[in-house]
Amino acid sequence: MKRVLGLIAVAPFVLSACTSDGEQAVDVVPTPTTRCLPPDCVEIVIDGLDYAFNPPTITTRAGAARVVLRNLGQKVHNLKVQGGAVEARTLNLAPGATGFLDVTLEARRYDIFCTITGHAERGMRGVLTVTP
Ligand SMILES: [Cu+2]
Repeated sequence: MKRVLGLIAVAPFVLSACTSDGEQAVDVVPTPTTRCLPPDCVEIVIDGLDYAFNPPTITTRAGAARVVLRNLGQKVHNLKVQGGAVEARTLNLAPGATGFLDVTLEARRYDIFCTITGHAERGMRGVLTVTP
């Protein structure tokens, strides 16, 4: 006789990440549901350090872009792109985490910076220059 097993419901939820960083909670970063592939999309990889972006200045062309931020620091960081119609930022990334931001860039200059209090002032800022 076949034993009928009860289904064990395993909810695919993720526990909110606890943070040892007192100043800013981290976010759970979802996996991108779309791919960023050339020539339709340019991927821009930036490392976040305590307290700098590497590279701090980037030049790319107009169009769809995915900004990938790798947090290589010991603190929580994010990256905001601001300029023209664009004002968007990554989630707050735990140390070691990688986040992304999909944006449509026009030919102009954008400021990039970490929005966590004091980080831009300490050096987490840069410039994204977009050419036609
Ligand atoms: Cu930061």
